[in-house]
Parts: sequence; structure tokens; C-alpha cells
Amino acid sequence: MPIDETIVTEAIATTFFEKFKSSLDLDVAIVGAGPSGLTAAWKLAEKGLNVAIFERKLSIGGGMWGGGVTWNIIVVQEEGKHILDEAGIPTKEFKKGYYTADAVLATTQLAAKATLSGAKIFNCFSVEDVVLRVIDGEKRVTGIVINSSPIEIAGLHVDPVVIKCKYLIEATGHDLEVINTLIRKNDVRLFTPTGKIEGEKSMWADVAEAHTLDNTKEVFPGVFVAGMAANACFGSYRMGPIFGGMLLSGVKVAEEIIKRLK
Ligand code: 48F
Repeated sequence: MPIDETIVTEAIATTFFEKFKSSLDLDVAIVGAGPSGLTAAWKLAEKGLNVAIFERKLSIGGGMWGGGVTWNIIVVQEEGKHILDEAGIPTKEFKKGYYTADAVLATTQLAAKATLSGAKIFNCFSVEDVVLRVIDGEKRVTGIVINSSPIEIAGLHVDPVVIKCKYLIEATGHDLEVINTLIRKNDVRLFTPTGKIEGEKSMWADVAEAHTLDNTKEVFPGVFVAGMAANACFGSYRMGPIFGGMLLSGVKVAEEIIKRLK
């Protein structure tokens, strides 16, 4: 078959913009394709919701690819193992209650579960701001402002575009980028004890893992925090390369939003 390059180009452009146009008015926009964002996308899409992840990097997976210090194995404790089982990710018990999984397989399989369930992933898109509205007298986030990552990296002065969403999941990890922007640009209070970002604390894996789940909740009208961002926002510890809390947080944030959308 002779190849016509313009058909290849047309196929990409047409199909990409069909995917993009179907994402202009989302049920849920997720910022960050780390383990918590990917798990949330899978669980939300599985329920038939219109959900998309926006990821700055070319690669999905966030901090999951590299395991610990690029030794690409992750550890998941007993409580989170059922999520790996459900996703079809093989595990080995290392010591009682501590399971290992291949970090690359875990990342790619979670991404496959999310996309095969209908979630759309926009890699190479950075979320640089949110859309704020006053609804029934209350400020609420109703969308995200996105730009192409290469434009961001090149520092080009090119305006972003906007996506509407009923809920936004802040899953940007340690940097808590979306909430930082929300707080920096607007005179608003978060649902945290001080009304501000409480900030991440040092390593204490046991407490951090439990707190990740507690801290996975709505932090501002229309915005939920998940994964490491939840601990950074509500002032808890980091946990290093144990990933059960990230997966459980992704499941929890999806369940909470599904309840709201009902
Ligand atoms: O950091 P990350 O993996 O988030 P997570 O789901 O998982 C944390 C763990 O990987 C690990 C840990 C626990 O074991 O402490 O660090 O909480 O993934 C966050 C993703 O968000 C992207 C970033 O590139 C990364 O892939 N990201 C960050 N800011 C933006 C963004 C932004 N403004 N727009 C788009 N993507």
C-alpha cells in the first residue's frame, strides 16, 4: 500500500481534536498522571464519567516509574494490594504484608486500565491556572487553564485554552501546583485548619500512608486533593516508595466524586 503522508497527518489531527473536543466539558479533570491520578481516572471512567488527565510530561506515571532511587520496583502494603490484583498487576510477597511489583508494569497497566475504561490522557499539557466563578454566593473552581508543555518550557508568550469541569482532582504530587496557584492568585481560604496550605512534613511512612487517605477530600469548592498532594495540602508526612496510599487515595477520591455527581 502506498503511504500518503497527508492522510497520516489528517488522521492524527482529526482523531486528536475529536478526543480534545469531547473533553471540553468534563465531569472530572485530573491534573497529574501519577499513581493517584491514574487510579482515580480508571475508577471514574469505569462508571461512565467523562474524565481526562492532563500531564505535563511526555511520560505518564509521575514518581511511580522509578520505584526508589530508580530501582524500578514498588512496594505496596497489605491494604493496597487488592487494587494491584484488580488491575491485573502481578505481586510477590517479600515479607508478611509487604508486596513488590514491577514499577514499569504497574505504571503501564494502571494507564491501560484508565484508558481502556474510557479516560482520556493528555500528556504534554500543563495546567497553569484554574477557572474561578461565584456560584450561589460561593467561589468555586469550574475549569482548568491549560497550555502545551513545549510552549511552557520554551517560555513562549502564547495564551492557554480552557476546559470546563464539574470537579477537579489536584494530583500533582509534592509540588501541589494547582492549589499553590489558586492560593497565590486569589483571596480564598482552603478547607484546611489554617485556610492555607499546611505544607509537607518529613518522612514517616506509617503515619503518612494513613493520612494520605484521610486527607483525600475536597479542599476548595470543586477541588479534591489526592495522593501526595493531599498530604502536602493538609500538612502530613512523606512516605517514599511505598505506593498503597497513592492507589487507595485514587480509589477514594473517585468514590467521593461519584457520590457528589449522583
Ligand atoms: O508525583 P506523582 O507521582 O503524584 P502522586 O500520584 O504520587 C506520588 C508518588 O509518585 C511518590 C510518593 C509516594 O509514594 O511520594 O512521589 O501523588 O505525579 C504527579 C504528576 O503531576 C504532574 C507531574 O509531571 C507528575 O507526573 N504535574 C505536576 N504539576 C503539573 C502536572 C501541572 N501543573 N500540570 C500537569 N501536570
